[in-house]
Amino acid sequence: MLIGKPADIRYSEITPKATYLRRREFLQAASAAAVGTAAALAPSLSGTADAQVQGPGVLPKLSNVKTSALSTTEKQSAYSDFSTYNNFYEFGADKASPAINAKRLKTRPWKIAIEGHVAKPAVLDFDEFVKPYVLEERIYRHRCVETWSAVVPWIGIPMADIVRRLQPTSQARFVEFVTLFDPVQMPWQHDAVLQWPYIEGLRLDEAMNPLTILAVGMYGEILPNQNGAPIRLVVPWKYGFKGGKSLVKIRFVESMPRSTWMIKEPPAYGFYANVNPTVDHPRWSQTRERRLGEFVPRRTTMFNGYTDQVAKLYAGMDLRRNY
Ligand SMILES: Nc1nc2c(c(=O)[nH]1)N[C@H]1C(S)=C(S)[C@@H](COP(=O)(O)O)O[C@H]1N2
Ligand SMILES: [Mo]
Repeated sequence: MLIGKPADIRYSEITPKATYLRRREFLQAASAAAVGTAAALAPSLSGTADAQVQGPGVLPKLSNVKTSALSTTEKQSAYSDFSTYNNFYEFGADKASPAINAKRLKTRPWKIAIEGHVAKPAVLDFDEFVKPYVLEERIYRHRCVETWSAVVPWIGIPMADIVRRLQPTSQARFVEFVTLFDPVQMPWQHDAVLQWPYIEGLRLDEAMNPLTILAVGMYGEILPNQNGAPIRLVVPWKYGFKGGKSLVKIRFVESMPRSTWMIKEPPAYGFYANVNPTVDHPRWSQTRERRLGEFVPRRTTMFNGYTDQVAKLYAGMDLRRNY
């Protein structure tokens, strides 16, 4: 390992030539795609630039991002941890693989289909889809059912704004979020570990709760591919698996969608998936969690600490049966 490499040694000299060339190609492609995103997003933002986030400087920065009273002031997880410890089964089943394998994902051009019980079904280009909205920073707790957690400064669009604009009809009671199916780019989709594409769903009122966002960035920058570029769902009072990555379709439907993890193992993964320290997963007690970068576990809190904002959604429901 090279420690403290002198500034005058060029990257190409310390890396085998073939690797270097491949990496250079990737970096060029990645930055071209990324710059396209930033440029496309920038003119559409009408919010006040009151969030001065210090990004890690890896990807293009998002500007004109509003801050939010819904953000936590808890210590944020390190970008280097949160962008290298991922669940994204389309790119491998272990935590380190997505950061390596998702590099090949092409996030431009990217289409988003709006389907089902909605005023105007449409297929929109990603940049066209996000254009009407003001981006907000939402610093949220993030809790995986595997009992690791993080604090993440997401940047996104309130889902309620999107729903209002898309005008679902009175028949729409649930929203289904469908993610990309493309085994050429996502080689693990050849593997039947999960049913592809990865699908998640929310009740319409859950989708419209002020906490629910579609994220297009984190840590002041556009999303890295492994965290769900170009756009992913974030529902902070639910286990992380509800947050489908790399979305291509939003469907307004009448009945409860059957999501990927419900199909995989019904007793372990329910539709609601609300963070609940009193209801255990068959293999993981949910009493405690460990934050990325920390060693001492902490107690998990009901609805991941968002009880004030979401408890009313479940008034009168048995959360043991509706897990
Ligand atoms: N398409 C897709 N979305 C997904 C997953 C996945 O495997 N594929 N994993 C889920 C799980 S289990 C979690 S915990 C979160 C992890 O998001 P992160 O890697 O950004 O922390 O993404 C969710 N969204
Ligand atoms: Mo997860």
